[in-house]
Amino acid sequence: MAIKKIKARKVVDSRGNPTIEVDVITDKGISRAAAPSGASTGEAEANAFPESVDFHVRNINNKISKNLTGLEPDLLRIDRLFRDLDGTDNFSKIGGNPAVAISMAVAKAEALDKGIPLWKYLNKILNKFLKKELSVESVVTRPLGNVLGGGAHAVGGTDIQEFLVCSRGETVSDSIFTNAKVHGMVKEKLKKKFPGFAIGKGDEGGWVAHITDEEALELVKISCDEVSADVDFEIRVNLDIAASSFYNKDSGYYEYKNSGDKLDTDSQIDFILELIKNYNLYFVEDALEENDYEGFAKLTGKAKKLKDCLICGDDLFVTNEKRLKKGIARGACNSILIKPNQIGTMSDTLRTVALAINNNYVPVVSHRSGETTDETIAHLAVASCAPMIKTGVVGGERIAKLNELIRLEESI
Ligand code: 2PG
Ligand code: MG
Repeated sequence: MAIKKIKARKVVDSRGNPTIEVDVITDKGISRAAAPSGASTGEAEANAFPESVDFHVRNINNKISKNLTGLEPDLLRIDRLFRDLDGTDNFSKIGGNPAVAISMAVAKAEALDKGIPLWKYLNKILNKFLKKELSVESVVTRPLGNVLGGGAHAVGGTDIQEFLVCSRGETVSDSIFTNAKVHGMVKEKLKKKFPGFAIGKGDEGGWVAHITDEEALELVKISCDEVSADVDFEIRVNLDIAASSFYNKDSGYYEYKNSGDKLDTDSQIDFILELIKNYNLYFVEDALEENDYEGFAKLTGKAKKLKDCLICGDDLFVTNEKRLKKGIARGACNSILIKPNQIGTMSDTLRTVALAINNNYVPVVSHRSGETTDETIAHLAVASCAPMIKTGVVGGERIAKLNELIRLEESI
């Protein structure tokens, strides 16, 4: 079953920005995918749109489509062809976002051709790269949702980008609704703390208020504890520090605007360890700036002695095998955030997931702050048996993934 046509179009994302959607058309039907965009992007990520979105739409419709028409929708082959066509390390010609939209749509087309669900297809490809077979018997993924924040996702909020909750309910559905309860509880607490003041929402639907990071943590922890009283499972607090966004490269200090604190690397590590201890954190992402492998190794070593906390690299690894290998060699982190558009193809994403699993690094699949209603990452999380998927709590583009997880749990 050959590809008959590839059709790209410009669509709108959750921030109102243009992004790209691609249809892969075969005799079996239309397979569609759209690319998300980050705001706090890592320096080493694929170049999302080297030119305007309009340029890339024309490029796919007039050129790339011709290269792919007539081929079988074979993900590994097409992704390789793409890399060759682009010829750069970071997709600075074709663009990481056009590439990932095509790659995700090709994966869907191949799954459709084989008559299997996308998660099953992705799991098959993943198993080609894994040392030990990973079989999906149930949905083990639980939602990791942003309830409060700031950083690059909101004006006037906290310095730490995301305060996230993860409910580990018996089912995906329980966990999703419990995260939503905590989100609602955080709003009530903010209303009481700032009577008469407006409270906003950031790009991912987390609340935004002018409070310090520690006040925010306190508030989220209390909200989790109160909601916990009604459920018989754990609700843990988690953070995406996105430390590169307030690290001053010239001075070498982490500069917190709201508290006025300026911390050198060792003090930043101690601060994070304190937070892990005091708030029983389960997951801390990008605690240090994006090239500080040594600092991450130090933090990971110290955190191991303290708690069962995942020290996760997002901007540090950018879903890139080479960067993850470097991290593994140095003992930096024990978890990796997985975002397909950081690397540009689904097969490279799966290679990185496999490298992580083969080395006991925990993969956590993630949305971007600028999203569409594309649901591919829900399938990726299930296929990888990722314990968590970071994809918000509310908002149409976030619930597109959450509701897909509910459907997947029902069908598996
Ligand atoms: C992050 C992401 C998603 P962005 O930093 O992890 O939460 O944000 O998409 O802006 O990079
Ligand atoms: Mg991040």
